[in-house]
Amino acid sequence: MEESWFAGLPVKIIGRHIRCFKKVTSTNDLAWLEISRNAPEGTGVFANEQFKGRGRFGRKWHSPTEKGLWVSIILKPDLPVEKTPFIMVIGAIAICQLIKQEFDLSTSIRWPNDVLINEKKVAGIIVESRIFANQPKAMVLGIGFNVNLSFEEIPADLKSIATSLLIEKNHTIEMRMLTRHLLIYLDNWYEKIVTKDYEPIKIAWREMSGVMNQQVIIKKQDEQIEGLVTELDPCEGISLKMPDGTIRQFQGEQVESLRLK
Ligand code: BT5
Repeated sequence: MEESWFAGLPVKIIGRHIRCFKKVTSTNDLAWLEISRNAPEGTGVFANEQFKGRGRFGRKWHSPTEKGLWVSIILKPDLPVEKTPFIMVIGAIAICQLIKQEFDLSTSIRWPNDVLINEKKVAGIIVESRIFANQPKAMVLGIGFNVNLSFEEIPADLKSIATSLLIEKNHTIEMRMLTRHLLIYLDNWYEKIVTKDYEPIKIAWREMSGVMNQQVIIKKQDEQIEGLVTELDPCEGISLKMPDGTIRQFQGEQVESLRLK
C-alpha cells in the first residue's frame, strides 16, 4: 500500500488525502490521532498489518500483512444523531457494489455490518464517533476487507465463518485497483449523505440485505431472540415478528450478532 497509488483519484471527499502505514495497532487508533492533528475530512488511513485490529463489542479483527484492506476513513458529517447509522450502511453497500461490479460475485449484508459471500464474512465495518468542543462531530469508518487471504491463512476458529476475494475468485487480486475502486464507491455514497439524499441508500441496503422476510436469531447481551424479519431500516433498526405475533424492534448497536435460523 503506497500513497502514490491514489494520485488523481476522481473523488470529492473520501480519499482526497491518504496516509499509509506498515504495521499499526489499529488503523482506527491512527485515524483518531490524525483527527487530533486536524486531518481533513475524507482522509483514508491504511495499514499493511494491524496487530490489534478491533471489531465491535471488544472483539478482535484478524488483519495479517498485505492480505486485506485494513482502512479507516475520517469523516466529519453534518448529520443529525438519528441518521448516523447511514455511515455504517454506506460502508456495507459500497463493498457489496464493488464485489458485484468488479468481481461478478453475489454478496449479501448480514445486518448490521457484515458483508458475506456464500454466507461467509468477507468484510466487516465498525463506526466510532467522538465529539470535540467547538468542532463538528468526528467519525471513523473502519473497514476490514479480506482480499488475498488464503484458506490456510484463516485462523482455525474463523475457517467456517470467513472468506476472502482470493478464495472466492481463485486468483490473487490486484490491491491497487481494488482500493481505488472502494474509495470511489464510498465517495459516491457519501455524497448522498452530504446532500441528505437518504432514500437511495436505504433502498440499496434493503435490497442487498439477506435477512428480509427470513427467520433469524438475534443475540443481545444474555438474550437470544428468535423471530421473522418484517422491517429493516438503517435508523429505526430491525423489526422481528415474535412467535406470539407481537413485533419487537432492535437497533444495530444493541445487537451482538444475528444469524439465519
Ligand atoms: C466487525 O466487527 O466486523 C468490524 C471489523 C472492522 C475491522 C476494521 S480493519 C480497519 C479498522 N481498524 C480496526 O481496528 N478495525 C477496523 P464484529 O461485527 O464485532 O466482528 C468481529 C468478529 O468477526 C470476530 O469476533 C470474528 O468472529 C470475526 N472475524 C475476525 N477477523 C475476521 C476476518 N479477518 N474475517 C472474517 N471474520 C473475522
